[in-house]
Amino acid sequence: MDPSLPRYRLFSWEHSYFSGKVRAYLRYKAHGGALAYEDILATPELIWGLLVPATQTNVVPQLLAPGGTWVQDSSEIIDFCERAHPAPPVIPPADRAPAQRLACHLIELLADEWMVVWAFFERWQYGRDSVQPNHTAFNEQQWGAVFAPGADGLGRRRSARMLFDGPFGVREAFENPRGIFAGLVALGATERTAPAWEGSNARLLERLETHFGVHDFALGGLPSLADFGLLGPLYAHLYRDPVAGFALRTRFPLVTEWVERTNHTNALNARTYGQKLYGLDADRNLVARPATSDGGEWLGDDRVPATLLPVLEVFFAEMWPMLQSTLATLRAYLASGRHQPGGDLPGKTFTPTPGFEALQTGDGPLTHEFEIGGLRARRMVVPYQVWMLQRLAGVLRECVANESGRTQVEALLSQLPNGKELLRLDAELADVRVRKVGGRLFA
Ligand SMILES: N[C@@H](CCC(=O)N[C@@H](CS)C(=O)NCC(=O)O)C(=O)O
Repeated sequence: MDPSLPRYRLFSWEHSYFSGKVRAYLRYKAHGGALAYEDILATPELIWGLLVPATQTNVVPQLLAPGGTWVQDSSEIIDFCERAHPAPPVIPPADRAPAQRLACHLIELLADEWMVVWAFFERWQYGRDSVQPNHTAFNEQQWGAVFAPGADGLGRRRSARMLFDGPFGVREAFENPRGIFAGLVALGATERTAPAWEGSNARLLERLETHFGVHDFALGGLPSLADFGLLGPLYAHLYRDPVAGFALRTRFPLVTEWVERTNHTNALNARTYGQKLYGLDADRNLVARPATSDGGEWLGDDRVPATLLPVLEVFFAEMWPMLQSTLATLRAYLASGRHQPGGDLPGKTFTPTPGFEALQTGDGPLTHEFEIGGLRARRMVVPYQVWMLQRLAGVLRECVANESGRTQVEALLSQLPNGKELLRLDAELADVRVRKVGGRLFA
């Protein structure tokens, strides 16, 4: 490791959704010579002794920058590092590639906050003793690795099992949802809606399989924010967890290969960034060329690959109505006088936030109806998604700042059913703003 490079510390878990996104990103930046980082297993001792005092949240990943700044949240980590170390870039520039830039952010949001539901469900549904196929033993292994890293193997598994039977509520599952299963119910993922979520996930994977049959990454021959975002659901849950991983490998082999390529490990066959593919010249000398598609570059001229459009369509067809309803529900709640102005809002993605359960469960004021695969169901409002939409609104403003940018963006959005509704994002965000400080959200 070059000692002159800025050295970051990433606190993460191998089996964590958002850690997979950030780790692959940092690996890419380190490969490009921008920075160095150490990946540190975020044990409970470190979470409660270091992370929570710094950011007021126990979630991973969190990043400690060389100057001592803590950055919590996968998107903030990427934004922070892109500002500090612009090369190699992972987000196309607003002035030259506004459509590609916007596409990256839309896919990141879809991957972070919509694909999370099915990925979360698969991990825990197949971690119930009564359900076949079953990966309970593996789940014990991967959680025990974090929660009792100093114990021997069986001790690690036992400690995870205690967690599962205790606060995670795995044994009672949907009969008496608490812990993880309360989270699934709050996200609108129940045994009734599961087939619809499964259908949505399969449709997305089919579209990605088609795309990765043509291009090695979302935008061509190099990874971008869209790839790192998609790796959230796809690495730790859908590739690494055994039941989902079997389905991914057998039904979506090209997506599987893309996971290895983007994660940049065990990727010789998958071909990855920085890799050369060799042939021979007439004298049998090795001749190198970039190993990935599209000459090892993003597509030129701000082109968004045609095969990526069906993936973006899923954002507008499924997630966008839920986001609009999130804004309306949060706006109504803030206007109701029930919320202390400037006070805390729930901050978590996977489960209701402790202290906010009465608001975020049942028919509470921070719950709303949504639709998946033709089924109506109820879910919690996740105010973090409003913060993501504010960030997206900033990106959109940069992208349409001049005439040619607006033309490019409108051309992209007009190819997507309901796509042009995004141009009203600033108006949708009126009277509903959230502020993020460390891991806490405020109205
Ligand atoms: N928006 C955050 C989400 C982080 C998150 O929810 N992390 C999960 C693991 S992937 C976690 O730590 N969950 C534990 C909890 O919510 O208590 C990000 O993008 O980093």
